[in-house]
Amino acid sequence: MVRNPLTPIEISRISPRHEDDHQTRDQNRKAPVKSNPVVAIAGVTGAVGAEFIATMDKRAFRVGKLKALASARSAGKTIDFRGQRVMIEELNESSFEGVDIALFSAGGSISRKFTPIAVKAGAVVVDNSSAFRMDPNVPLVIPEINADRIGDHKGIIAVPNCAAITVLVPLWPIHRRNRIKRVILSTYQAASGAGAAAMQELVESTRACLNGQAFQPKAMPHPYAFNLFNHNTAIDLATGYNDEETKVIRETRKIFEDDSIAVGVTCVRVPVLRAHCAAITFECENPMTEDEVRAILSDAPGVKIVDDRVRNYFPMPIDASGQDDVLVGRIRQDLSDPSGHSISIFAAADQLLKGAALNAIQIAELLP
Ligand code: 2RA
Repeated sequence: MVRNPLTPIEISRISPRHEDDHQTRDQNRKAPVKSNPVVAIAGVTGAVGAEFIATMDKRAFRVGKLKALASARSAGKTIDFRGQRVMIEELNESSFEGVDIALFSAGGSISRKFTPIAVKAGAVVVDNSSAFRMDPNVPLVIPEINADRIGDHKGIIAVPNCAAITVLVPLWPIHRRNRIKRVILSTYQAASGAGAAAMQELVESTRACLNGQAFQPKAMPHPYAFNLFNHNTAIDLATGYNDEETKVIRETRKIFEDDSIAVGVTCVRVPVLRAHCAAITFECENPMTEDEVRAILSDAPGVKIVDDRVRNYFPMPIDASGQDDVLVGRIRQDLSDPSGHSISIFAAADQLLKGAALNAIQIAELLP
């Protein structure tokens, strides 16, 4: 059977780091969100915007009223939400009056401009962009790891980088048992991480290529069909790292609350539609066997083990697409470390779901 990588499927389990630690930490935290909140989606016509709608539906997320916000270009069009037609409104300064929860996925500059306006109007913002992730006043949350940080918010909660989410969901339960000192990883990142236009470019350029036609890349900096390239963020000329890699390093330290964890990372864009993969090797403080890792991960929230050596069946983007869980396999001792402290794994996760919309809705579900 050919699986359609554009269709969502399943629902995940959530178990926060400190399950009973959702109380107030801070006098500045916002008032509790209403039980039938007015929810705004900024960027409703984007690839993540569509998954916000699907994920809210699938998880029966309580919505009193939905405000669908997008650029002037889409204003006046409609989207379907729970059997109703919702008119798309232009995102502007007055969009957030009466809004309780605002889900942002419209890029960093839109978030920087409109998030403070939404917070001032009384909304709690769950932001998918990188605009506020490293702000010390903004919790950076993967609910399976640090749901307890949600209560610290002062109006904004950030969703981490999708490559970081793919890597950190399986690493966290291991780190808790046997501290990870160092991680070396390479990502294989799908088109969806660069937006709906990049997904379309992958399809169209592949079709053109198969038809022997020329294709001029627009959304991507290089030919995408039958190719892969360095992640399409800016390279720091001094260090040689691209922005995506820097995000993964910094966000790992913030989420794990461990500034000393060493992270080496290479981020690559691959011709896959919507699921990111990562090859990860980590070194623990104490010896670790592959059986111990398998046992820890078999019980880890948000993780599904796909590790069949006999059938040569391991995590693939096509299987991760539409899944809530991060798929993990290729669990094996790293033979380059004879001390027995290092393990290699391979992970795959739906960039639009766990890497973006699902993680945001999980946060919104846990808002105090
Ligand atoms: C990417 N991390 O895949 C981005 C998406 N937020 O490029």
